[in-house]
Amino acid sequence: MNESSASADSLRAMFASAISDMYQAEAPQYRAMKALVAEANGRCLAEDPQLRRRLVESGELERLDVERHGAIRVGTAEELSTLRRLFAIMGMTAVGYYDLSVAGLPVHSTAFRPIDEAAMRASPFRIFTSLLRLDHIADPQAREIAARALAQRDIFTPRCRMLIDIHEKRGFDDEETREFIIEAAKTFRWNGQATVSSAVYQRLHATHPLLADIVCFKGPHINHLTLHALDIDAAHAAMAAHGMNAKAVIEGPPRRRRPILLRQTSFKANPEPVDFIEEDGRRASGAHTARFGEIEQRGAALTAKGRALYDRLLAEAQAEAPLAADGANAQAYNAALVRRFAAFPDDAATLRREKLAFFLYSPDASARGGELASRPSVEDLLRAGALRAEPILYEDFLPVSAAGIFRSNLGDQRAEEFIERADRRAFETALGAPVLDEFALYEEAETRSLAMSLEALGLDCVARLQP
Ligand code: OOG
Ligand code: NI
Repeated sequence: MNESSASADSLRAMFASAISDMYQAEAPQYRAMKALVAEANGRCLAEDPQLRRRLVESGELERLDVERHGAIRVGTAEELSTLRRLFAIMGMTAVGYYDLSVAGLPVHSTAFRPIDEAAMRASPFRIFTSLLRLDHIADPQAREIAARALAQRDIFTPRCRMLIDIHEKRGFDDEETREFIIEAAKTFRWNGQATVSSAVYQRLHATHPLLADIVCFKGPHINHLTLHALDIDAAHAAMAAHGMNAKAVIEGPPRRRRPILLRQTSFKANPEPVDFIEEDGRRASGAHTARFGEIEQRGAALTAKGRALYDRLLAEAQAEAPLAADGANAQAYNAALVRRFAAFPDDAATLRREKLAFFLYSPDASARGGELASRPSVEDLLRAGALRAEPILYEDFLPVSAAGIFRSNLGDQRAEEFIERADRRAFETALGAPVLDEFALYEEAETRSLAMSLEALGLDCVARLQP
């Protein structure tokens, strides 16, 4: 066998590009949004030559138009664990556990994503993946119908399954690499032919719109792809100005000088034609609403302390100006958000000193050691310019934002039921592996960068004694 030279990173980049082409062909609205976002990003770059230079230097400019994530929903443990094996081939590992029962959604989720910074830079594509929790469906008959439909489908092509086995045994040759991208992408394509009758669809939809979306089709179609917006407020305004049925708000923190976590918004899904197979074998036409397009802008990864502050301020803003389901009071909501987040420090130095965000340290050996105290602390080193600290970018998701994204695209107008029933153990059992803890990943990156910097400055143990 001629072993393929394609790395996991390049497989992921090829896969992301295949998924993007497929989704643009399937969802013309998404293609239109992609063009709009590229235009809005172009305007940002033209107005801010410094930003442009930074993106050129970091190699980010070439990847600006590359999708940052997509999202899918699966129905069974077997589907989820096979996905884990499929994504592993592309260097994507399950990171984070998101309990969406807090928002009344019968799913829990993870993000399959590259772990280290270099891999993330090479190809930033992630897949937010949700697993149906049938035990959260109260109606026993709906539960049984769903379980039966799921038991009858195989979301993977036989060749895709075979290729996963082959890769686990001995890797791919070039031809298998090419084939794998095609077969893997097929798992996530849209199929307007429902596998059930219109009566079954309606029954499941009435039980929960998410249940119908997950159960009634051949596979876990991509429900959205997400692009990077350099200025998400500008891109959001451009979407609205072009009549794209944009969500009323941007989920997440308000606009700040020093961005934190993740801000995201989308255009809303439209009903699409689908065919049902009726009990008597005839076809019936209907509609299903699920697929949309999203934009995101990322900021600093917060520590557990920073995240607790974020969660509290967000909850306070929501209590002060509860966002109406149709977003009619978006202005009041945004004003409350800005008011509350005034309590969140908005400069890098305070975020670091108060341990609200994670930082990546790097040494500057050109700074003169003579000016340093004999036993310098990290603060001394930063002041002397021997050490630099940059916030680490948040690469994960936010359950409250995710719930908002889910809800505005399922035509789900019901009041939220806040019953928290996290069950990470059950999710990991279904996945067949533990999910990595995102906070631990950021903390490790911070600790490692500090240790390497101190070593490079010949100061390792000294400064560590005086953090
Ligand atoms: C996933 C929603 C979560 C995000 O950006 O927070 C998500 C879904 O609708 O299936 O993609
Ligand atoms: Ni998303």
